[in-house]
Amino acid sequence: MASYDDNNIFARIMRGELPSHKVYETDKVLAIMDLMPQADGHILVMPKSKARNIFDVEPAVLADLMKEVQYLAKAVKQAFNAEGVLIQQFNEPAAGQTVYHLHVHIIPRKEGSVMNG
Ligand code: DGP
Repeated sequence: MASYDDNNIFARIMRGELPSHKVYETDKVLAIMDLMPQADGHILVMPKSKARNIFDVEPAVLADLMKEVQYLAKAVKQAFNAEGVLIQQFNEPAAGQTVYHLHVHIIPRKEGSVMNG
């Protein structure tokens, strides 16, 4: 597995070098709107500490991240009047990861609605 790249897009967003639409932030995590949303309200949640993906993240960091994912899934469900919420997370190119800083997708869903892209 490749090592962590300090110049990945999300690292640059967190350093303030690239713009983003932030929706939630603590000392440990950041949540932003996805640039290519699969549905209205699609957000990405990431730890502020360096981790490429599930394979190198510290378990304690992952635990903090997933607590926030749960909190934000409820908030997104309510804010977008969704019936359900899809949680997605990709690890390594073979599994579809394209940005190499660990992140979790939260995507509001409605019965019968079509995903973008
Ligand atoms: P994946 O690594 O497969 O989870 O895909 C990365 C996701 O990040 C994809 O849904 C598009 C999104 N994305 C890519 N570049 C940017 C960016 O510069 N800003 C934001 N907000 N999202 C991005």
